[in-house]
Amino acid sequence: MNKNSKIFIAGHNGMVGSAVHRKLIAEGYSNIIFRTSSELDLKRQREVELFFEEFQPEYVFLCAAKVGGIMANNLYRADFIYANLQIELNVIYSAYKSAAKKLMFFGSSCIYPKFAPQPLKEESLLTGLLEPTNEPYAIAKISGLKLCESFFDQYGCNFISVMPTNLYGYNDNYHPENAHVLPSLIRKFHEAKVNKLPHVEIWGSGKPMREFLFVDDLADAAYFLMNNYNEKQFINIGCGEDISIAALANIIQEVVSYKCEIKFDSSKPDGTPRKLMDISKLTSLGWRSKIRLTEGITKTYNDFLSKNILTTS
Ligand code: GFB
Repeated sequence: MNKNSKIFIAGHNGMVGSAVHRKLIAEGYSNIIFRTSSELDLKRQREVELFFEEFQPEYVFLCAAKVGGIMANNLYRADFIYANLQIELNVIYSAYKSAAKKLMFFGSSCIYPKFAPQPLKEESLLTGLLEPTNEPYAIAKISGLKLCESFFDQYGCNFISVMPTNLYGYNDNYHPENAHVLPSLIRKFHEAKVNKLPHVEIWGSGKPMREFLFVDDLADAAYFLMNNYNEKQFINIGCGEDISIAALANIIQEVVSYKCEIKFDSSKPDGTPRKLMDISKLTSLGWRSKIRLTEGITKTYNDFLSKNILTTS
């Protein structure tokens, strides 16, 4: 990309898209195109085709997706597979038709089999059954990366895919039921502090292990790969370390600064026992994450406080 390249960020208002946008602005890019979902519904094929015909973006960051935590994935199974497949089909096909120079598709670590060997190597894709709570979303994300691979093979399109680990950071979703664990726990501990509650309830056993990457690190890696990676093989993005949900709760409790009891609600699902990414492909290219977990959680909590989330959602 050069500083005047025409770049389309699909999903620029979401946590990932807004981080990519900040990164591109910080690097001096000035020709960035974006549309809100009411201006351009990425699920509508004709709208997307017309948009690409008119604007002919050279580079596409496909960050737009319907996302959510374990409960949202499990409950809204049809919405997750439908919306994500539609968005991927429309944007990837239109990028091909309008001869975009390069596209980056953002997947997820849930593409890997539930019991794949840890850390999760790219080669483990499609070697076993998926975690049932997010199977529809995972199938959509696997389809997205296979679309990129297929256009790469058949038409020589430089369409690459990245598989980020669990993400958190600025502009996250704090919905009480539908959010991911890290923003959910920020909300729960903050609410407990404000209302002086005696305990906070954590779903599942607290034993599952998760790897968390601050979204600005993800944007940095995506920018690096957009400029330096041109392979069909999708690539993992992570920080290389994981932590149990119980230990995560302790860190969040410290950052929020409120002592109370932690209770585990075993009626809620644990999901995948562990999903630590093997990031050796990425590190061998020369990229590493920079933001440590406690630092990232502190930034995220400050963002949460600055937006008065509890009164606006
Ligand atoms: O972040 P999370 O919803 O998603 O949950 P996944 C991670 C773990 O935290 C699970 C536990 O074991 C949850 O049971 N947990 C504890 C909580 N308390 C809470 C809480 O208050 N809220 C939430 N949300 N979880 C999603 C997938 O899986 O992660 C998606 O469903 C996607 O497909 C995404 O891959 C990154 O890591 O389990």
